[in-house]
Amino acid sequence: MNDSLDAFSIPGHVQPDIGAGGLACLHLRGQGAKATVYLHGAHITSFQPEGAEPVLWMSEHSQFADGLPIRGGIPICWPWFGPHPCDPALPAHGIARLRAWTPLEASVLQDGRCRIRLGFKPEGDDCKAVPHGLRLEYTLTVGQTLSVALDTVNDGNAPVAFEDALHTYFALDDARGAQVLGLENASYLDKLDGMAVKVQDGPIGFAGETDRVYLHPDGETRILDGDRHIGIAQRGANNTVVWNPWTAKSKAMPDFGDQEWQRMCCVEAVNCLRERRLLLPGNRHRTEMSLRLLAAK
Ligand code: TA6
Repeated sequence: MNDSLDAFSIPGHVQPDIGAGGLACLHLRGQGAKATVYLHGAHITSFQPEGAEPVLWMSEHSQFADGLPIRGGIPICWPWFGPHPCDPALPAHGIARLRAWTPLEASVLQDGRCRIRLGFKPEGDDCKAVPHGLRLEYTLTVGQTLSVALDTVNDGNAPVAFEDALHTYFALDDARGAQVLGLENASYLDKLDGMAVKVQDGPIGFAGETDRVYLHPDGETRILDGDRHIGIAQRGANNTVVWNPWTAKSKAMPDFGDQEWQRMCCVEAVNCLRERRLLLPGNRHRTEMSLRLLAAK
């Protein structure tokens, strides 16, 4: 283990390790739950309350390598969401999930929750794709609730527009029987129907590929998956994205098993498209998501 990461070790709460693909990670334990975060992409790959199934889904085919995204958990999309608006050669969902982040702080709160802060500042060629002066700080707090807060900081001298997403993959028994509640009557863009504007009629169920950008500033959603309920709260996000790739798209992704769509859905806290954020010099914007198991098997 490299010395720099060992400096963040806290017995019983923060355990540095070398994980998949030889990438450095931290195993965290706080207030009756555990989690793992990789420095690569500041990517949380697991969150599991004691005595319960994992809340986050991970593909068995995920790659773990510099320059490639990890498939599952909580990818951070920044400073653009989806394809780059101008340059198709740039990676989908931005660069933050492709790079190693710097651990900044590890602590245990008085209530026993474990907190880690990491930072990311674009370097080299990445500076050509990221507006000058933008950097990230990420705070994750592990307890019965997993809370993640992504801060975009504008150290530059000009206003900057950016998109971001906490692109969270949730583990399901069976997507075909799951529902997402809390977006009833919200308008959304249907990415599978030419971005047509539609209104959500009742709970969201999955009966095919689903890819929707809901206009849903701050608020709560719930995933019902059999007798398991997951509560999700978001703040600082104008949109909620709901995604399931279903069969054809799953087959088309090399890091996604052909049948794995049955065991997951994404509910994402996002600022994108016309709801992207504008950040004045010297300011910061926080996009937050917290998730909690409300009822376990
Ligand atoms: O959030 C949904 C989405 O934008 C889908 O359109 C799909 O592209 C998904 O993200 C995964 O993107 P990725 O680049 O991680 O394969």
